[in-house]
Amino acid sequence: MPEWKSTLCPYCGVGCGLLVRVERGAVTKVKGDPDHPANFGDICAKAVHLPPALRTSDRLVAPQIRWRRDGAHERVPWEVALRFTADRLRDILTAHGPDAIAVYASGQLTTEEYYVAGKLAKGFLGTNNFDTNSRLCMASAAAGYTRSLGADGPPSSYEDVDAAECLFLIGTNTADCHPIVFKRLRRRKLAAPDDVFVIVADPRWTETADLADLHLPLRPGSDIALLHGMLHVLWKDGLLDRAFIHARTSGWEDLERVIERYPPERAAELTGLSREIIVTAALRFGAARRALTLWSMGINQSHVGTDKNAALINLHLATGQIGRLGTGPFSLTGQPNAMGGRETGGLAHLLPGYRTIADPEARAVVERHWGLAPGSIAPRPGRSALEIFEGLARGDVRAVWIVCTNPAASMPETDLVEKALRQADVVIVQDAYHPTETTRFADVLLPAAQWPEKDGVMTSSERRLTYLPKLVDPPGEAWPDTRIFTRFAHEMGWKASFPYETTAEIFDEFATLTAGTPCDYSGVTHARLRAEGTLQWPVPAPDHPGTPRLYTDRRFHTTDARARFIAVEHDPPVEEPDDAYPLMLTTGRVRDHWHTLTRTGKVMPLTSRTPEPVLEVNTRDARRRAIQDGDFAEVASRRGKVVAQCRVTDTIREGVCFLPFHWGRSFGFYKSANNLTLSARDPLSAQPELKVCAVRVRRLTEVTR
Ligand SMILES: Nc1nc2c(c(=O)[nH]1)N[C@H]1C(S)=C(S)[C@@H](COP(=O)(O)OP(=O)(O)OC[C@H]3O[C@@H](n4cnc5c(=O)[nH]c(N)nc54)[C@H](O)[C@@H]3O)O[C@H]1N2
Ligand SMILES: Nc1nc2c(c(=O)[nH]1)N[C@H]1C(S)=C(S)[C@@H](COP(=O)(O)OP(=O)(O)OC[C@H]3O[C@@H](n4cnc5c(=O)[nH]c(N)nc54)[C@H](O)[C@@H]3O)O[C@H]1N2
Ligand code: SF4
Ligand SMILES: [Mo]
Repeated sequence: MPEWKSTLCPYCGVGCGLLVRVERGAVTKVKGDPDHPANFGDICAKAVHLPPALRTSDRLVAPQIRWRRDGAHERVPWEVALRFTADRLRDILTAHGPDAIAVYASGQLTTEEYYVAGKLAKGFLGTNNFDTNSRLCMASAAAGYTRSLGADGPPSSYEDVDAAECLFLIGTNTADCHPIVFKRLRRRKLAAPDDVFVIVADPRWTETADLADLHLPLRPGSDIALLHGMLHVLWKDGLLDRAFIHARTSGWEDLERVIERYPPERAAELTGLSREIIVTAALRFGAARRALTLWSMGINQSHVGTDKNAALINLHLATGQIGRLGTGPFSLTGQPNAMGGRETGGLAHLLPGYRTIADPEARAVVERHWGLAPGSIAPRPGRSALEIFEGLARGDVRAVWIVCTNPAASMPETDLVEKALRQADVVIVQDAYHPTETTRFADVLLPAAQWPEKDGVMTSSERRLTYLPKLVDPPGEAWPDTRIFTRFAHEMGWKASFPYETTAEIFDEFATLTAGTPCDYSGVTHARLRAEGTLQWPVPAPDHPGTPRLYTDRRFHTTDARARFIAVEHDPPVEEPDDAYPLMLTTGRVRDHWHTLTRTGKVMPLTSRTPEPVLEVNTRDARRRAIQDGDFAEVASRRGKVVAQCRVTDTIREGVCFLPFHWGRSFGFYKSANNLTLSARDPLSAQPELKVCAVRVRRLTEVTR
């Protein structure tokens, strides 16, 4: 009898529990786990269709080396691949120093993988150039929480959805991207249609907007103006929580002076919305006893992403909508373990346990934990994702080790990324599949085991830790990522510091290091998660039951325990439309695909529903260009071109068009949205502005019909 084993979904940050059927060593069926508190048995299409994505003919099953740049990849034994990697990195260390090496990893790694990789880079290779694709994803939310509340970490839980009276969804297409959270939102709305008010702020009328009582089709990039406009209305109407502001926050006076300058008329001008709709949104938010805001990339992927997060948190602080059931500024995590990445210090300025590299005391604690001499961890933060690739292109960085991410498809400005990879002295790529847009550039290919061929822990959006058991063997000679890092460390002569035989040992080493930090889960072990099920951090002791909600005592992680208002200003997108490039392009996701298609792109039911990238164009913009629904168009930005079929529609704001980014150049050079995007970024979070660039669109054929 085949057994159903419980685990976590490897796709999005909702973190649904799955039941997986294994037959003859392979995953044959996947369904929702009724006992998992994130989804109670629900499941979305991507997860249902996992089985055919796992064992495809393009799985990377053996290490390979390309001895010469113009040569082919050749299969080699693991020992050779690891020795080659170690030799090359040692040469670069000697010749150019540790800052010439960079590791670029991913929010899809397990917590243990993240932790070992970070320890290897920051502690032992001596480079803080360890960054991840979370830089393209959650960096602004992490920076935003830290600046306003004193520490990263979403304060809310999914159960807050069931209690909220106002649900404010801004810059999130929850229906397509966090489908099981969306189901919960829908259930809440349908159960109490008169008591629950749903606001959706998105330049597009998405599936998510279908649920909205109020849809705010704002101009891309204008969220701060909208949020300030709403706060202005509440301020004028005396709907603020003055007691909370007085007792639990700082910085209100400075913010007040800014808010004063954002009456709804001005907000309307900046956002392209009507004054009335902004006032209505404000009053609905302000009247709710419990208001919950959910957001993701429409907020984060901006050159003012951290400020957008601040404006949003300001609104919650000013109305006291935090630290209670049904409330909170709740950022939805994209990847399944982007949260775990933040906890383990998986960004170039962080150390494990929400510590920062700039903090000498934090460095000392971590050095002791890793058995390193004082001063071993370099005091300067390393390069962020884009800076790694810019460094490679310029020759300041010589080697890059890319793990579980596909930057040649997912980074802005693909030309720049490809140039960087060609320019590098050595490119190591550790992936489950080959070829991908990135593995093509590898000098060394390291075959990784993927879900569920290895075990580990991941943290979801609501700070919930789930243990993922190993359910099947990896194909060929693929190894779990932890094993690859550990064996590489041995090759470098650091065996005593990387003695791990099991992932449970790695987890314990990391969990101990979180003691006393905001993300303290020193009370968690693999054994406990296996026996008791999932836990929400903080979990500071072995008998601690976990924490559904942060800040219930209204004490924040700042030095004076007060949350901070941040007086931010609206700032238009870096590249505004002009005569040459008159439209705004925004990019994002579709329901049926996951990122760069290495898995969903191989599943017939998904690809047949969504075979190609489609450009959404507003009816009026299309008419001006004689474009009809179904026509092919050329989309050009200052950086490149795309050709796509058009969907002419009123569901997108006039002046804006949308293109999904899933298709990299290997599907056709002119299909890749990141031919067009720009690498301008937020000065605080270093997150790129993937949501706005200027483009021109013209019909491909010149014949008029
Ligand atoms: N099906 C599917 N689900 C996924 C993923 C996937 O690849 N496929 N990826 C996962 C990951 S890693 C992530 S990060 C999340 C992302 O989840 P989302 O953030 O929901 O997805 P996106 O499509 O990137 O962008 C969301 C919306 O932002 C809107 N938007 C664009 N510009 C602006 C703006 O300036 N302001 C506002 N308010 N809105 C704007 C877009 O129109 C879009 O509808 O999804 C996760 N879930
Ligand atoms: N234009 C535009 N670009 C974007 C975005 C956007 O909205 N617009 N969104 C950005 C965001 S939010 C994100 S998160 C990124 C995502 O971008 P990427 O991280 O580049 O996308 P994935 O396709 O998920 O890449 C994961 C890679 O890891 C491999 N893999 C899977 N499992 C394992 C494993 O267990 N171990 C190893 N070693 N490898 C494995 C997969 O085969 C795949 O090659 O894209 C960003 N890029
Ligand atoms: S909503 Fe996300 S976590 Fe849940 S089944 Fe779908 S992809 Fe997996
Ligand atoms: Mo993401």
